[in-house]
Amino acid sequence: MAAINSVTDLSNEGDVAVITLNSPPVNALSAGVRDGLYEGFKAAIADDSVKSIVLICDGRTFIAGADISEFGGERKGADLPAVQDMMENSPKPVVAAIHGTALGGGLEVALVAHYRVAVPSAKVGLPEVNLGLLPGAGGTQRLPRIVGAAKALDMMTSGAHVPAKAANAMGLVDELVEEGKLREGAIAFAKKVVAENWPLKKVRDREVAGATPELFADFRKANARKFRGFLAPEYNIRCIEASTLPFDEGMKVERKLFMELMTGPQSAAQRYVFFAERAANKIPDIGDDVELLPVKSVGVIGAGTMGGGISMNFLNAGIPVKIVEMKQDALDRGLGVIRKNYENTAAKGRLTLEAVEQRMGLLTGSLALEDLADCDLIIEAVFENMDIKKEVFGKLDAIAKPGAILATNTSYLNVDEIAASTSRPESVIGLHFFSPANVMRLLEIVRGDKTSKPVVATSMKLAKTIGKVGVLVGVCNGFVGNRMLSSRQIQAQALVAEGAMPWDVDRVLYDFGFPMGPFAMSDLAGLDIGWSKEKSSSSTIREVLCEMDRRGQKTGAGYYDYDEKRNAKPSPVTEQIIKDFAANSGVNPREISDEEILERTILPMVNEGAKILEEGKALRASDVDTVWVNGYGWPVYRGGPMHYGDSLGLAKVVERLKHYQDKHGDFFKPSALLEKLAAEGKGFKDLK
Ligand code: T1G
Repeated sequence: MAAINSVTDLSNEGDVAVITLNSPPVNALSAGVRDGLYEGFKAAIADDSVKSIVLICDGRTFIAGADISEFGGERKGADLPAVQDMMENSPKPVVAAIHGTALGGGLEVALVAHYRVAVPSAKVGLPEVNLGLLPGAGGTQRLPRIVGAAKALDMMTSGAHVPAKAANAMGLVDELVEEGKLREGAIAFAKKVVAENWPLKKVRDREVAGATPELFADFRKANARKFRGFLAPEYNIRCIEASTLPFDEGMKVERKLFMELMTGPQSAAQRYVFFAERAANKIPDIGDDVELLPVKSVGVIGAGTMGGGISMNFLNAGIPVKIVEMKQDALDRGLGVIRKNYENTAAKGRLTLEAVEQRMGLLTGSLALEDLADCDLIIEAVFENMDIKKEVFGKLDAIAKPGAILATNTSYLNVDEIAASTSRPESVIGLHFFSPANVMRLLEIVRGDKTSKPVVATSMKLAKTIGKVGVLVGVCNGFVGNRMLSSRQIQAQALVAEGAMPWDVDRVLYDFGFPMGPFAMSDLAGLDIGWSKEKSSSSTIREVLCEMDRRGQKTGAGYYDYDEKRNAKPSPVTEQIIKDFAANSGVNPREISDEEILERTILPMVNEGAKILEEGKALRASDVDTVWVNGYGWPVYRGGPMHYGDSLGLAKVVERLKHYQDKHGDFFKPSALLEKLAAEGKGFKDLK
């Protein structure tokens, strides 16, 4: 065994040279790894005793891609294309041995090997699109040559990780080898290739199947809404179209489009979000040595929409759930909804019927809180009322076993106050799921004053276990997400009161990249949440709409009018209500520009985010962005509110806030932190 460098070893097993990478955490193609590959292949090819070469990785995975942390920095180390050329032109068969996730540049390295073997648990993919990029090391030209244009379109624009068995069926992997015996299997395969004199096939020499103009036209049309606002999907499609050209010409297209994306703001934002989501796991005062508590059984109180969705997260992770309701019919309904959700997923082919039964087998229902006595974690998802929550936690305090984690799913109530209704505030935490709870990736983890470190650490780890992006937030009204949302809502309402129409505000925010605007969102959720007929006094546009039974999509009308397919269109009824309100309040409606709508809805969010940081209710600006990208549909290619503020320049943000403060009062008063950073010519990214 010869060490080529600190991350690369070269050993000979008989006449098979084995190049082993070991560069934690994911064997990313750092400068050292590229150097090691270059020197390793050079030595193996030059060694006459070597008849074939295996490339394999130690640790958790085969190469998981280029080293994203190197992007934008100074270019160092061997050029990846040079490494790939050496592999592809090797006179000796090169076999890539894949385990874990061969992704991006990792798969692109494997694609220049003559053969690929993998263990069944391995997955392969080209997920660059999720970073606002495209495969920049020949993947856009080689993948279609193996799997055809249609499958390449799906893989590259979704970034999907394809399991080894499917990859084998697609010809991406030549052979599956026994789980846990990758090294032996790959060496045996390499010997077989030599013994049977298999050809040194190069992917670049193959033709692309199915690359018809209709395929691309249909694909673009079918995905227009999903790709709206993004550059990378379209650029990936263009590269696949170019794969019908001679290989080297297609590579020129790939290079040109890759560099355009790499140097553009969208990829910078999406790479920022990639690291932001991972940084959120790091809690400064909680090290890896903090004891994690067991979570082998979960109790959920409330089988409504939230309770059911929350339960599904744990069932999906194989954790048994006991769900408690007050009445049998509510319990039965809740359990039925969970089953129905799984059956719908199975009907779409995304879950087997066996898996449905397996999940449902982990679910039990009960009418007695006492049945949660042995649960490691109990999450209440009852009505959003402090008295009710206090009552529930008082009961749980008497029922739950010592050491159980008691979590509230409240979306804004004071977790410390809830904790004070128990004798174990150190065990109380907020786990704020977002509806639909089994779909939305964000989990706001609300740390109370007395919440213990093991409970915080366990909750952060649990987020990852159930496939959520956990962000630790502090106790304040609305925590991080809803607190900033209310800033946006206040301005959306104010703009309508001054002359904008709801559909103007929605259009501006939709065009900014949100999936829908605040008024369309209200119609979807229902205008009557928290509204009561008895107390309604026609004091707001929303109240008047509810009083007219225009409660949103569910009644066929709200701010918008809806046809039978729930297609929305601006409503003259709503327009008249708004005009009457303006007349009654003596306001002269005025034309309001799109720019003003955007600034008045977005900049107060940036300002509120700065206040949250000042108050220590979020650990870092990128946590605030992680909340908004994963919980509220902030377009990932704009990085999040704080990243967006930085992209405008905080001096500009402060100047515009002051402009609106002069016109509309102290709601727009810039926070001290914002003023400070702006005065220092800094951004949120400079905060440590
Ligand atoms: N570069 C640098 N660091 C990376 C990395 C990468 N590609 N992938 C992961 N990490 C770090 C991550 O920041 C974290 O660090 C640790 O590894 C564990 O990650 C030329 C241009 C591989 C499926 O997009 O999808 O190749 O927080 O927490 O949940 O065409 O990481 O511990 O300090 O996510 O088990 C293409 C990105 C790059 C794959 C593992 N490749 N990575 O998931 O662990 S662009 C990707 C992932 C490219 C070429 C183009 C996941 C994972 P820390 P983790 P995980």
